[in-house]
Amino acid sequence: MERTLILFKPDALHRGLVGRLLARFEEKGLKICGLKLMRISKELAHKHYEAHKEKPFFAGLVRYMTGSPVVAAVLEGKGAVAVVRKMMGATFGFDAEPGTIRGDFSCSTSYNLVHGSDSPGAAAREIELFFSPEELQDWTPGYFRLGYDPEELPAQG
Ligand code: 3AN
Repeated sequence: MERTLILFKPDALHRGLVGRLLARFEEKGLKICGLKLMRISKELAHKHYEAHKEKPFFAGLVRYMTGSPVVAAVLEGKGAVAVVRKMMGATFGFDAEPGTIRGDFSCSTSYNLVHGSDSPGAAAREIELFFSPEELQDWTPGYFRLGYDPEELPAQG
């Protein structure tokens, strides 16, 4: 089992899409381990998007991500990082395949609704940035019993 960080970005909240988008991940069989509405500080945005700090769009990206609340989530499942990336689709909405979140809901370069960690290492770093250990729950959803093979299931929680 693997964990990944998801951010429902300000445009997802302004468009009233958080419930629908979170439902896609739940329906896929990813477990919610952490979930909160929060405002990203400038400092946190700088840490989170450190890899992009030299890019021309960095200042606008920080303004957008800190301008109004986001919903942050930690999701867990088999291959969760790659599964979520596939479900998100390509970075730019106009490029993203139909059936993906960005392909179905975005035509934009900058406003692309969701963030998902791009590797297990990034996921570990980002989960620690956004959540304290007490904010994360270990549990086993009922649907895991039907959604995964028995040997892949975590111990009863
Ligand atoms: P992804 O979110 O698909 O991992 P990244 O990590 O390349 O994409 O970019 C992080 C975020 O920066 C994107 N989600 C998008 O909001 C923004 N971004 C990336 N490239 C551009 C660009 N050329 N112009 C404006 N914003 C961009």
